[in-house]
Amino acid sequence: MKTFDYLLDVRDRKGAGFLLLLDPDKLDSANLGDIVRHAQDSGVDAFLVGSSLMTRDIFEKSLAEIRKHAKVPVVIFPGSLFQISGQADAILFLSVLASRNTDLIVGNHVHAAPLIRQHKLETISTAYILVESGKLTSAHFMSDSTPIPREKGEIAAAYAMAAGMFGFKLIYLEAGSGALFSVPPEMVRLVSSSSNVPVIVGGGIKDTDTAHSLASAGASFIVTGNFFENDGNSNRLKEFAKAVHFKQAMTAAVEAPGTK
Ligand code: 1GP
Repeated sequence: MKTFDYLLDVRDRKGAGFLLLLDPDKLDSANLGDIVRHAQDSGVDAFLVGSSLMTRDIFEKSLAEIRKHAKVPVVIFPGSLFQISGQADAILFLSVLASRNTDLIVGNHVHAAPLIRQHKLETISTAYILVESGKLTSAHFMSDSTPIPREKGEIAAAYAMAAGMFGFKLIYLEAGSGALFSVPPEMVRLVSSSSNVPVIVGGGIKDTDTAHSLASAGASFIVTGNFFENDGNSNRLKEFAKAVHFKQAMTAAVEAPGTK
């Protein structure tokens, strides 16, 4: 099964999928095996691997370690052309729609395409849309994109419609890693009802209520990274997964009386 089909199946069965972002630049590659095993035991549906800026040459090594332990798909979420590898199951083929840097809209992709073809990597075309989040994040700075104002859901919705017309497979609504405020659920609701393209939401999600409200608002996938980079929080992965998998919780609640 292709990774994209797997992800859609997860979304359909569970309500939304829970994706854990592993930033190789921030994580100790020696601990990655433990992190991956614990995450998937806790209900993580797939791993995103990538970094806004790699300051160490450990992308391939980290990916190999993640791949070795992962039973769920490993998807590259590339911060640059240096983050392409045949060790992953798929790559988000990102276009930063509102960037002023044309290389990030379509440019780097031309350099990447032959390598991706050579690696036989599955590509998931993704319209990457930055949303204002209370502070300047690395994603905002590196993507040279003006974030959409938080209260302007109609602008995000128009981008989503355009992304659908272009034929993108996914829309990534991004507040940026470590954002003060995550993407507002109202914006997610408007965006996901404006096109048929599944929506990933990430950036600044630090509690289960937020994760649940974004999934309930129509996000197909919820991404967290920063919060779980702190070791002390890893025991909370399971509750996050449960909050995102709201359909499973509903099914369990309906089935529960009959099981008495
Ligand atoms: C960043 O959306 C991801 O691209 C995850 O953000 O690290 O804030 O969870 P956090």
